[in-house]
Amino acid sequence: MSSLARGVFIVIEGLDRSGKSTQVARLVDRIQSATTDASSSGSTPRAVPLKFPDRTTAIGKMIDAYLRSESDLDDHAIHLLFSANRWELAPKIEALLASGTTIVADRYAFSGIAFSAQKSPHLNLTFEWCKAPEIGLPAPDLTLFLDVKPEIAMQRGGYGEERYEKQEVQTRVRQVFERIGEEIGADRWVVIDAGQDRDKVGDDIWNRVVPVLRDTHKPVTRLWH
Ligand code: NYM
Ligand code: MG
Repeated sequence: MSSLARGVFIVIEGLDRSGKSTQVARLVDRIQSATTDASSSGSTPRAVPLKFPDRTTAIGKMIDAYLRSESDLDDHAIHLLFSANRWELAPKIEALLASGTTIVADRYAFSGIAFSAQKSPHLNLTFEWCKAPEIGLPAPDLTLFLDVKPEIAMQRGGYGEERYEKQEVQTRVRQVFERIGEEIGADRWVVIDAGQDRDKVGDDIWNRVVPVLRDTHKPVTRLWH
């Protein structure tokens, strides 16, 4: 690997309990071991996980309170906080990629749009309005959408603890994700059958990621530019 090669920006998206966190950890490990060879510099990590929302920042703490229903916020305001939580980490994303570190993010702008726009039957959060604050963020090179039926996801442990973890909400979220996937296009948005066992899901993800890891010579683009 050339020392000039940038890192690759990979995002894993999906409904709640679609297995994202497990697969993010596995993918980071797999990239890490695949790139640990004579050319990698000592202990420098070649892949790191990120998670959105990042609940550790000041903005993230407000988001966390909202998700745990400890606070109520106007739907537009919480939408903009989720987006601001990405913008506050955008310089870090750019710096990591520039330094040659690959990023595997658990959710990103697409969750931001899907979870807010699903509210539009009741409110005035149109798809375009929800998308606007995400325009210009660093664009993932590849997004893997872990597709699982809401009725399967809700049988998994821990379901229903937080806001949005209801079958009818998740069904609408999935529809918005489908629209986003069509907009992003098949070269950067891949649907993975997440109803399969974990190892098979991991292998399907890996097969799609390998070619993208080699493709590090084009510049990082920006969402919807
Ligand atoms: N969520 C996540 C949003 O509503 N907007 C966003 O921009 C992001 C990143 O927060 N139900 C929702 C999706 C989830 C919830 O995510 C928390 P997680 O991965 O369960 O911590
Ligand atoms: Mg959750």
